[in-house]
Amino acid sequence: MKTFNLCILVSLAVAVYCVPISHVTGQDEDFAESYLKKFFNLTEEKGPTSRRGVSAVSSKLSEMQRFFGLHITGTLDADTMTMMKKPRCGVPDTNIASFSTFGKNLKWEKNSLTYRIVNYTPDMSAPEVDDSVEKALQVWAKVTPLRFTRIHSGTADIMISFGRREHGDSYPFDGPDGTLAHAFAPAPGIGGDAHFDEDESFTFSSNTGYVLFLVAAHEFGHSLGLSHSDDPGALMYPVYSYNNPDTFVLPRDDVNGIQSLYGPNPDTDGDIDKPEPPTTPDACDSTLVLDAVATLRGEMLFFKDNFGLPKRVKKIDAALYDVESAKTLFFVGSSYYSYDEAKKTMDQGFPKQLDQTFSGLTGKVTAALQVKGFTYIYSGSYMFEYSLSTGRLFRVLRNSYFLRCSN
Ligand SMILES: [Ca+2]
Ligand SMILES: [Ca+2]
Ligand SMILES: [Zn+2]
Ligand SMILES: [Zn+2]
Repeated sequence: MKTFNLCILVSLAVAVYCVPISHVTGQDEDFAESYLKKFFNLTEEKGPTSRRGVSAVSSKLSEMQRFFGLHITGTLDADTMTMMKKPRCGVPDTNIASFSTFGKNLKWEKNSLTYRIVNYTPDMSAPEVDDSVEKALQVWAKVTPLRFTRIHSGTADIMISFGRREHGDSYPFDGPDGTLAHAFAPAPGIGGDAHFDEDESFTFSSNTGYVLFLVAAHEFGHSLGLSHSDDPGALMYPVYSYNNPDTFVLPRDDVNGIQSLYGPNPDTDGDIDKPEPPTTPDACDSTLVLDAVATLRGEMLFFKDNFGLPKRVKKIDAALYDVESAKTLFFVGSSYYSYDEAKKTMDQGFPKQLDQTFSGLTGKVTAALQVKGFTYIYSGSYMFEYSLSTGRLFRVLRNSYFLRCSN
């Protein structure tokens, strides 16, 4: 049994967080072993007396840690355990590249595919399920020559169903959370089919519960021949994260993946009006790290001179200079203040609640920065990506992504 004490120095003088992380128990070891068997092809060793060597588990742990950008220790540490407990897709993580496919031969040899919704979840209305599925298929149709036609009886290429536990293939679901869904690579029969775990609570667009559109769009990536990507901003990343379905644009990594199999959409190729697919910022981009430090330095200066923040504000959690509006935002607990750099005064009407401006953001902010016009706000174990001018939430990424280069 080991105890881990993870201390993250968030900024120069603002705050030091020490989070004691619980012990790794025997139960955790069993959980980890079944996780590695399911997703990283850890095999049971044959023979009556032999036990699987420690080295086999350790090398699979290293493989898993590399895939998720964790610190590679080959041991079951707290970060690794936390990652294993996140809700995710049931398809194994067999690659360690950015986008990847099941192989050039595992693709549909036709561009016109059929789909059928075999049954419905009681979590949502039938029109909501229909709409989520239709929109999830269109995510892929928009960037390829693939076209989808719905049928209501008989066998479609992509059969879509909800089921719990043992549901007719040899991959039983696992109850609430854990595995959310799985899908099969292109092939006749069960190939292309997508199954959703009925023990989850699926939603149309809310960030409580799992957005069916997002889960389905990911699964259809498998149905069309993509396997998992290690790009944490990619739709084909194996771990679920919330994205606003209304503003969702298929990330660049996934576009590259699917187009490597099917080519671009002949109808919109060369169309300059289409939105540019988002690219995950490079975690090791040094300007990004410098920006964060510059922001924090600014905050310290501000704090020393105490420009008109209420006396009860003892500590600022994070600060952000917004280039476009020339305002500096100060995050304090669940609210924020705005300072006009040109007028050198605090703006009226503040503090405002965080989620008045930053939808979905309710917890304390630990850091904030801007990269290429996007605003990134860190809170808890997530990083929220916004457009500050429109107030739109684009993506929620795991913030551990940006810690990759720091260790
Ligand atoms: Ca099929
Ligand atoms: Ca589940
Ligand atoms: Zn998947
Ligand atoms: Zn299944």
